[in-house]
Parts: sequence; C-alpha cells; structure tokens
Amino acid sequence: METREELDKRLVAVTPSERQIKFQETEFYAFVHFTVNTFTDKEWGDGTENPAIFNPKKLNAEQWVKAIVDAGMRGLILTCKHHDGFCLWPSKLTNHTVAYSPFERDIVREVSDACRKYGIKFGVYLSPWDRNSKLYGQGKAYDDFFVGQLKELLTGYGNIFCVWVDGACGEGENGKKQFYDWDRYYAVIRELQPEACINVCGPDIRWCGNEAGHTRPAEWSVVPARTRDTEKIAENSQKEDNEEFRQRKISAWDQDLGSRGLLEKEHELVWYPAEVNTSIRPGWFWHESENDKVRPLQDLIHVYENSVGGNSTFLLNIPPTNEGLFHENDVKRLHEIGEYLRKEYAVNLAEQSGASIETGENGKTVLVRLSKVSAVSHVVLQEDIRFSQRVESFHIEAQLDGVYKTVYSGTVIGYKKIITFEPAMYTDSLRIIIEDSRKDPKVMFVGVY
Ligand code: FUL
Repeated sequence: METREELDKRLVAVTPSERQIKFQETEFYAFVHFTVNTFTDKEWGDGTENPAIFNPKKLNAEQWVKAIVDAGMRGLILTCKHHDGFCLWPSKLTNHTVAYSPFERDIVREVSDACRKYGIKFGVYLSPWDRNSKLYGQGKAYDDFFVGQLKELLTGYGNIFCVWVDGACGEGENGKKQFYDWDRYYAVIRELQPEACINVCGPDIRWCGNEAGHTRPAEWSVVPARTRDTEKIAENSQKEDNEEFRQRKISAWDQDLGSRGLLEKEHELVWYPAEVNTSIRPGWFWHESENDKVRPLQDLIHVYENSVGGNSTFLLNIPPTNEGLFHENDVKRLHEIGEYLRKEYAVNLAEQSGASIETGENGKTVLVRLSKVSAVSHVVLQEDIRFSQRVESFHIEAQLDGVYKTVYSGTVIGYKKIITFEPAMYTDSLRIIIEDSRKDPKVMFVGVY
C-alpha cells in the first residue's frame, strides 16, 4: 500500500507541458462554425451540397476578429472542414472547396491573417468524419487524404495554437466505417506545429463532457491516462439533435476524474486539463431563426466565471451569417462580455497602495489586507501549475464588523479559481486557508475585485 506521502509525491510529479501552459493562459477564445450548412440551415451537412450555394458576399474576417478581441478573447478556432467535407481553403486534394464556389477566396488565409493583425492566436478544426470524400471508409487511403489536408493547413497559415479534432462519426453510413489512425495524425501535427495543442480526440486538452457550458465543481487536470481515450471510444455516440445530445451528455458525465481517492487506484496518470465549449446561440451554425436567441449576458458570464474560473478554458462559438459577417446581436453580446470583464476585473484591491499579501506556514495560509473597507465581489486565486495542481480544499474568511467569518468553502484551485460574492461583501481583510493539499501548496496569485 502506498502511503499518503508517496501518493502525493506521485501526483505532483504530473505537470503540464509548455504547450499546455500556453494554452491554459489563452483562457477564453472563439470557435467559428462556418460551412455550407450556413446556407442550408442545417447543423450537419451530408456532403452532397453543391459548392455553388456557398457565397458569403460580405465576408469580412476582420469584423469577426475585432468583435472577438472586444469580448476579451485571445484566440480563434475555425471549422476549416466540418463533417460535410467542404473546405474553407483551396485544398488541392478535393474539388469540394471554396475554390469551386462562386466565392473563390481562401477563407482560412483571410481569417488567419486577421488574427495575426489583431494579435490573437489562430487554430484549426478539421473534422475527421468527411461525408463527401469518396475515400472515407477506405482505411489508409482516407488517412493519407486526411493527413494531406492537415499538412496543407499546418504549413500554409503560420503558427497554429490548436488542432481541434472531434470524435463525431457516422457509423456504417452507406456501409462506410473509417478507423482513424490517430497516432499518425498526432505525429504529423507534432512535427509541423510542435506548439499546437491537440484537443478533444487528442492528448493535450480534454472535452469537459457536455456542450451546454456546464462545469464541474472540482475540475482536476491530473487524471487517469485512460481518460484520453474517452472521446475516441465515444466517437459514435453523437446525435445531430444538439439539444437532446446536450441533455443526455450532462447526465452521463463523470463528476470525479481526479480526486486522491480515485487516483490512488490508477497507475498511469496524465496532465489533461478541461475545455468547456458551447455556442452563443442554440446551434453551432447560423440559422436566421436563432438571431433573437443569442444567450443572455448573465448566462455567458456564468459560464466564463465557472470555466476560466474553474480550472478550465472557455471556447465560445459565434457563427457568421450567410453574408459572412457576425450578426449584430452577437457582436453586441460580445461587446457586453468584454465590457463586463474589463470593468469587474479592472482593479486588484490586493495590489493597491497600502494593501499587503502575506503567505504563511509553507503556503498554507494567505493573509490579504486591503487599504480600506471595500466592496468585494470576486476573489481570484491561481496555483503555479508548473508544480502540478495541489490544492484539494480551502476556505476564505473575511473580516466583517471586526470578526473573521467563513465566507466561502471550496475544493480545487488549479490554474485559476474565480469566487463570486453576490451581493458584494464589505471587508478590509481576508484569510485564505488551504485545508488540504498534495504536498505544499503553490498559490501564486491572489486577486480581490
Ligand atoms: C461536434 C460536432 O458534431 C458539432 O457539429 C460541432 O462541431 C461540435 C463542436 O462538435 O462533435
């Protein structure tokens, strides 16, 4: 039997790669779903769409990117090819591309250039499931085709921060079943873009388990190595009906992926942090009927504070219209998100003149004195994840009317924990007490707003 000390030593030895740290620091970034579906009012195309229907006459990638930057996001992942197989770049490997549409322009080029111009990262979504390709289901012939497309995207458009591959796959569709050569795909991505994280059906960033924006109360980044296979195994489980799919997934997700109790039985562990992905509207693609269904600001802020502030990253989808622009209702909401974040997190009261932060007892307590009694609506804590994720439970005490009272009790911190007090509390002094951790805690940031 492993002692508690041996177990903790084994757990804290699991740490992120440089690329995973950079990814985590991206925090909040955009998904852009755009393809022939935008013109057919569908969520999943079947691959028979005629490229002639694709003509987003007013497309302006800078309009998208400016709205994304305005929301406080730091990256953009574009569906370069969704399940219908239509390519937003002039792939030389198929005729099912923008080059054969009336639009003709290379959208991947325009979007990646706009990202660079406005200082955000660019990533690609490339669906392994391709309902157009005649090669799909033919084993190595399709793998060669998919790898060829990967190579076009990873060599022609500058630095890529993420390759997003999902597991959706029509089992037995028209008798076609493709077993993806994942290891080969990963090797090509590592060779051509060593800094890119491979998400969902990949080894770097895992799917949080639902598409509705729900988060776990205790999200762990050190998890059993077999967690990496979940999406690949579940690759046939998805349904086109998003709403039903979301509901079903929520009730099916596993709440505990990384507690000490769970990990002590696991031999192989990995650093595999969660990403929360959801859409600003009910669908992933634009539908005119959803123009007035843009999710309320409060709802999106809630997802932000529980994902970025819950040791995850937040990938928010905004679908361009058939004109090739973000709809004004989405642009307005993105602006409101950015405005909220800029205002709420503008001044860290713990860093104002006269304030002080003292760490005691091997990092187990942190005392924050503010310069005066202030309204506090958020406390932000960060662990230095280069030393793994250590904190298992903690509480916060605030001095209210001269006495310290417990105002929050929680479990994990990880890369970032945001605690919201609503209504705001009035205090001039806070104590953060780490009750349980894997070896000494490494809290590296305390923010009071
Ligand atoms: C899923 C896809 O089937 C959806 O259409 C969407 O792209 C979502 C992000 O991933 O697997």
